[in-house]
Amino acid sequence: MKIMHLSDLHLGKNLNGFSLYEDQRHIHKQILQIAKEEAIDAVMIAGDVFDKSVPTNQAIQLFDEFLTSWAELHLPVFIISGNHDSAQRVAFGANLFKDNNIFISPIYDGKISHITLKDEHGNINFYLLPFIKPAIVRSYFPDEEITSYNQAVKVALKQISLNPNERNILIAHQFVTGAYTCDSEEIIVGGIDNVDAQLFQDFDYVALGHLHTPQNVLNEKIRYCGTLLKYSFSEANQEKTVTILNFPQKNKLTIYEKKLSFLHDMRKLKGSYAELTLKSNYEQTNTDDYLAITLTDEEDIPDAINRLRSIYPNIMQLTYDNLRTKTVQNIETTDIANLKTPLNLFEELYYKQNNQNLNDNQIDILQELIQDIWEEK
Ligand SMILES: [Mn+2]
Repeated sequence: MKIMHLSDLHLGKNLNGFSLYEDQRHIHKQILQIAKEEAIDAVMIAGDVFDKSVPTNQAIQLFDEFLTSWAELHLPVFIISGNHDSAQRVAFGANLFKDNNIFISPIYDGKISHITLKDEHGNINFYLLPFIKPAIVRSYFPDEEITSYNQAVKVALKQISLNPNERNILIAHQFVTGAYTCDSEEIIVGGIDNVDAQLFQDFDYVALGHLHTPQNVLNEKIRYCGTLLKYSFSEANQEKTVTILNFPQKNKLTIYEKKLSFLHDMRKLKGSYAELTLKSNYEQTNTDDYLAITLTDEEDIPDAINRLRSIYPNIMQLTYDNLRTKTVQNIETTDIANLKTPLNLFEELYYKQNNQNLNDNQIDILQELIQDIWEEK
C-alpha cells in the first residue's frame, strides 16, 4: 500500500496582504498528479486544513474542490484538525463524507477513532488524533493528572489497543520534541506544548502536522511532511515536498519524497536599488515571485517599494541594510545623559542614527539653535 502524507494546507492563507488562493490551487493540482503517477492508495492530511478557525469563503471553496477531486479518484482520505482549525468546522459533514471514503476525525471525545484498510498483506489501521490540549483531554479523564501536552497525548493514546501484528499509523498534530521550527508555525517556544516522541514508539509510522519544515523526529517513522508551500521567508531556501510511504507489509516501510514546484516561489533579494533595477540582473529571473527585498543603499530611496514593483510586482517586504540599520546602539540612562551638553547629546544621537559624525557646518547650525533655545532667555 502506498500512502501520501500531507499536512498544514492552511487553506485561505494571506501572506503580507497577498492571497495565496491561486498558489494553493496550483499546488493541489500537482499533488493530484503525483497521486496518479505514484499510484497512491490513500492520503493523510495531518491538520491545519484551514489557516483560520473561521475559514474564508475562498478557503471553504478550496477545501470543497480538494475533497471532490480526491473523491473522484476513489482514494481514501484521512483528515484531522490542527491548532489553526476549528475541530467542529472541519468535522462538518464527516458522517456523510464516509460514504465517499473521506474520513475526518470527529471532535475529540476521549476516544481515538480509527479506520482499517485491507490489502493482500492484511490490515492497515489509521488512528486519527485531532490536535488536543491538556484541558480537552482532562475533561474526559478527570482522575488523571494532565497538566502538559505530553501527559494529554499519553492519556489519549492509552485508550488505543494496537494489534502489533498489523500495520498501525497514527495521524497527529502536535509539537513533538526535538524538531526544528520556523516563523510561520505559531509555536510557544519553550512552552509546555512539547510532546515526547517516545510516546509514539508502538506505531509503524506517525504522520505529523504542525511544523512547516519537512523533517524526521528521532527516526524516519515519526515525521513532519511540512507544508506544500512556503509560508514565511524563513522557509525561502527550503524545498517543499510530498512525503510518500511505501508500506507493503509490516516492518517493510520505505519513505520517499517528491519535490513540488510553485506558481510563485518565495525568495530573498539583496542589493542596491541600481543593481536590482538593472535589466540584465533581473530579465532571466521570475520577477513575479514573492520577494523580500533588502536594499543596501546608504540613502533611503523615495517610494522605493512602488518603483521596484514596476519590475517585481509581488514584493512582500522591503527593508534596508546599511550603516544606519546595521548598528544597534544602546541609549544611555538619564543620569549619564545629564552630565553632557545638548551639543554632545545631539552629536551622539546623530552618530547612532547615521553612523557618521556631524560635519562642521551642521555643528555651526546646531550651536546657533542651542543658543536660541537654552542660552538667550
Ligand atoms: Mn500549521
